Amino acid sequence: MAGNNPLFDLTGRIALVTGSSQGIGLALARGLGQAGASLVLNGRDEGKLAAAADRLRGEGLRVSTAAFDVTQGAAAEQAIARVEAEVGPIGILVNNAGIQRRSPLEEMSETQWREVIETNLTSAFIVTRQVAPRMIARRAGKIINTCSVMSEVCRPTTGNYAAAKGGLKMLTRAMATEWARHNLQINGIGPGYFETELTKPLMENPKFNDWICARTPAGRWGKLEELVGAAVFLASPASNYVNGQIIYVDGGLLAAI
Ligand code: GCO
Repeated sequence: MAGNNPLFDLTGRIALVTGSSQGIGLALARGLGQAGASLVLNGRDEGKLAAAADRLRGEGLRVSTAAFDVTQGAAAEQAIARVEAEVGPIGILVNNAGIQRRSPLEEMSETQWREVIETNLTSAFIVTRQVAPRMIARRAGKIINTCSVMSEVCRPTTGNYAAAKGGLKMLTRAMATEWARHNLQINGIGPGYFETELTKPLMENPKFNDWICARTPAGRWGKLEELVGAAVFLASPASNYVNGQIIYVDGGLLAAI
């Protein structure tokens, strides 16, 4: 619990986190649960999702699961209707689902491009268009989009990922522009370099590891639990007048040339 300060208390709220069977999504879900929220985990692999849910339940958290492909509109429509009927009103939506398909642009296949754009950007539109009308009707809702330092900068072989995350930054602002008047707050979190399944090959590459530690003013990779504070803030009453903002949790990377 966040020191029992009502500003950061999520008790009684239901949080759906997409792509939360591992990595950043699982860490954010755990943090929102520890701040009092009831969790709905999402992923495509039902086995991985069930294992993640069991882990969090073992930590004393309230957890349901919703296995669906966030890139498919019909699946999202069915899943969100079921969650709202069986679990309750979604008060917090974290659009976190994301993949990496690294390739130099000139060698990138159409599939590599489309898969990343669909999963990392379009999915936020697909899922949110099912959740937002319900939040608007209730005149309350928190939406957090997992952006990236690659919403601002890029490195070779990540053109598809950076385009998606740059688009997600602007979709965050578009959602805020249209829905703030309905008392919805829509913001983003922009992680720097954290060890996840997506970045493990990079962290295990000594040359890349040395480069990132030199490029990041904090001189190290982030720890997944270091993303939780920004998520709890953006999911809580503490951020009721914050809209369209991306909070970069990057060890100072974007501050430095
Ligand atoms: C890469 C990494 C990055 C990180 C993260 C940084 O290939 O450089 O995968 O894209 O995943 O997005 O915020």
